Amino acid sequence: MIQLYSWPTPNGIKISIALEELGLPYQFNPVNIGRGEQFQPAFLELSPNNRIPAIFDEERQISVFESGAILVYLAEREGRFLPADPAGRVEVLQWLFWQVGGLGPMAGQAHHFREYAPERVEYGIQRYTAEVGRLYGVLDRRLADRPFVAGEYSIADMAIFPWIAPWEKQGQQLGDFPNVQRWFAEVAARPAVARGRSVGKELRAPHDATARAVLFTHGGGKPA
Ligand SMILES: N[C@@H](CCC(=O)N[C@@H](CS)C(=O)NCC(=O)O)C(=O)O
Repeated sequence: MIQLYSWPTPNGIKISIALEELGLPYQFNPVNIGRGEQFQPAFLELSPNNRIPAIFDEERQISVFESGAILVYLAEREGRFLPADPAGRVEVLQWLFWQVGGLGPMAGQAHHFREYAPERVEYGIQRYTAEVGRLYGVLDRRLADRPFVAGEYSIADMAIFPWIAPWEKQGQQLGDFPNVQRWFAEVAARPAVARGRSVGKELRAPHDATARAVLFTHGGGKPA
């Protein structure tokens, strides 16, 4: 059994999608990041960066944090969604890293400045919205002549998909990126993706004052 420590956010959903795609038995353990549960010592043992997602593989007694590392671990464990040949493997990994190091952080900042910043900061809104638009353009060009980002459906698609799903909150229109729109519909239609997206969805709630204090201030994660 894989123990999944997560919350229904884009980074968390990547992993429930992958577990569903791989058909691995898993148990969802919610870590309420709006209530500071990511700072509990037992969770920090698994995820020293106090971020979800993390997993514990009971069979192998291995824990993994960082969503990209988890996706690679699971794909290699099962021998699926990450080709073994060097050319195919690096094709997937470069797009996975592109998501983890680029699209995720930039889209997160766009969402933050557009929705959560306590005052309207025009510079932040412009900068991150434009950068996310640039990244959507990169993805759109990539998908112009192949069905999925690395050719075949892979963990790179699983990583990117949940970060495109909230496009409106990032100030984007999918209609401006027709190849992304076509790919998004295709990935969304996969039954395992639908199941993975729904994990913990009943827990999703707008950030209240406590959640904002935990997530957006520098108080060491302690609720105000
Ligand atoms: N690079 C990390 C980012 C993980 C991350 O930012 N997770 C967010 C939720 S999407 C989180 O746990 N936030 C809690 C906090 O900011 O304290 C990964 O890809 O796993």
